[in-house]
Amino acid sequence: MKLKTLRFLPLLILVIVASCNRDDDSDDFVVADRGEQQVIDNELLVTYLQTHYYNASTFETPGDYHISDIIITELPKDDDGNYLPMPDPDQNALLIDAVETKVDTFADTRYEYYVLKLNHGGGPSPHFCDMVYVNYSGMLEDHDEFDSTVNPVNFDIMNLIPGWSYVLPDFGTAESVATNPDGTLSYTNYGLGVMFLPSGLGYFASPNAGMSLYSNLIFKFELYQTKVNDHDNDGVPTYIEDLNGNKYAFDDDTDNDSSPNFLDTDDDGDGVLTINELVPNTYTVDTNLGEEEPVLGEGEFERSRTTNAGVITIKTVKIVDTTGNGIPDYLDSSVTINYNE
Ligand SMILES: [Ca+2]
Ligand SMILES: [Ca+2]
Ligand SMILES: [Ca+2]
Ligand SMILES: [Ca+2]
Repeated sequence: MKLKTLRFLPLLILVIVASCNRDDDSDDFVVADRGEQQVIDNELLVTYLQTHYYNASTFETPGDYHISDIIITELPKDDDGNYLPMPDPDQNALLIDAVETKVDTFADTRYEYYVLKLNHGGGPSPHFCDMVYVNYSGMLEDHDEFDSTVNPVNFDIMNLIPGWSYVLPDFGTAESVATNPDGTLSYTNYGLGVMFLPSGLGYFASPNAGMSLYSNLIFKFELYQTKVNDHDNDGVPTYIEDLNGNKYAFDDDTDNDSSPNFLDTDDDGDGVLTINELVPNTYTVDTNLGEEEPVLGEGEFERSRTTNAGVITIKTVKIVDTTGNGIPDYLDSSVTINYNE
């Protein structure tokens, strides 16, 4: 079912499927060992960061900058091809001195990747599996741009290369948005950065057209908005259905029916749909009376909202553990209470 949405996405990958297909289709193609490839990729990335700088002083003055303002340049070389010192060190910064080094495990491989954070962003951060509204520009280490946006686009992070799942949650969205006279939107204090990804967090053995196998990827991005995803619409947000908290939702399957929890509408397989094992609640907020919206507690999630003449109606569902055994009802096959009957 994911394939239908994937075909529209420029950043799409299906790492596992694509890798397997290659094994089937070709007698001589052997997918690289992820651990060995990561050693090679990391050396290339570190060399890149040691030999490139960016226009750091531009970002010292507070303001809402764009990806087009980020200028990454290779160090100058002498006639023998040896690198020379960085020009204008009061204005520029070597990338290796400016990036944060991050480590995460993906596909049983320990990956190092690098993030240049130019602005964190004043709004909420996405989870690894949420919708995001972004501008971005993707390039290879030789500075060839392979993909970019003219206007911001919506993505489900889960449909993108794995690196985005790790990097974007470390940034915030815009603090505020205003509508311009021409109808366009202006965002203030949004996330702005650059990610430097090894191929294993990129396309790995399934490169985009015109891209080499095992290409390291560099993405500049502006993060404007996010929206929590509930892929199976069972009331439990996908990030909560990542039970083991490894930022990968495909390996959580409580009832072992080969349907991971985030795509399973009866997570414990007890015949009662998950949505019916959550306790529904309705809040009515009359803004005409100055009433404030409720702050939802842990385990309570908004399902819908409508506004009518200043009155907001918010419907929520709440995860409950009736037996108090530490396993919420929707994951406990011995509990079959239907709260919607
Ligand atoms: Ca769900
Ligand atoms: Ca399941
Ligand atoms: Ca589910
Ligand atoms: Ca159930």
